[in-house]
Amino acid sequence: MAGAMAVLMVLLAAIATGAFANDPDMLQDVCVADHTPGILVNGFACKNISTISPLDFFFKGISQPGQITNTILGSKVTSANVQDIPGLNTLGISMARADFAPYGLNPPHIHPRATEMLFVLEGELYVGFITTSNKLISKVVKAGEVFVFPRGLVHFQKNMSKHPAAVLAAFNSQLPGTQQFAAALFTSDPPVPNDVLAKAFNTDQHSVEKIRAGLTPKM
Ligand SMILES: *[C@@H]1O[C@H](CO)[C@@H](O)[C@H](O)[C@H]1NC(C)=O
Ligand SMILES: CC(=O)N[C@H]1CO[C@H](CO)[C@@H](O)[C@@H]1O
Repeated sequence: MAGAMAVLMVLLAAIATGAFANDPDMLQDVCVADHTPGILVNGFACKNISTISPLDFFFKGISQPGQITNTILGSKVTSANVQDIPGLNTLGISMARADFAPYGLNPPHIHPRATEMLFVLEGELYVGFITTSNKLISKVVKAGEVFVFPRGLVHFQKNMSKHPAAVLAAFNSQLPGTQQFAAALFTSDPPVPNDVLAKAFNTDQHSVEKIRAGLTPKM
């Protein structure tokens, strides 16, 4: 009985501290992000409620396909997070749209703060994530189907068909964050030293230079 009570207390404490949530829980109806620089908190400070408007909760940026300018990757991600929609502040949720050229790739990346649920709008993609025990969980998904990428795990999406593809993604964070591995390792500022990468990839520094040269910063 005492043991069960202790377990319950631990669970309650965990819930109270938000250990089961991703983003912290909200403390008021709305806290529309004030993007004015200067006030730094975990998230964004709230606008005075007398100044908020429906536009703070609206975004049309994912209504149309994003323009694919990166011709090497052939994909474009358009975010719909708290930076685009101030009304999302403290709500623990956001979306993104990704458009794929034929054979386009959204390269291996992680979202440090969110699980992702992907809905295929159009086309057919080969998608997958890799667990911390190095198992690849992958599948071909088609229009109308969904696939889940658990929080923090490396994942990717590839259109291997000659037709364009598009997806919508939902995240349980107002700002999931994205870290692409190729960009993080090879195009950081300042750069990761060549000898670190050469040893990590069991190759020579010339090969590291070659990869670096082929990647544009902020790809
Ligand atoms: C919010 O704006 C209203 C109307 O201008 C003002 O009366 C109120 O003092 C403001 N509240 C805060 C906390 O600044
Ligand atoms: C339509 C089409 O060709 N889809 C392909 C997308 O890529 C996966 C993985 O290679 C293939 O299995 C699908 O046939």
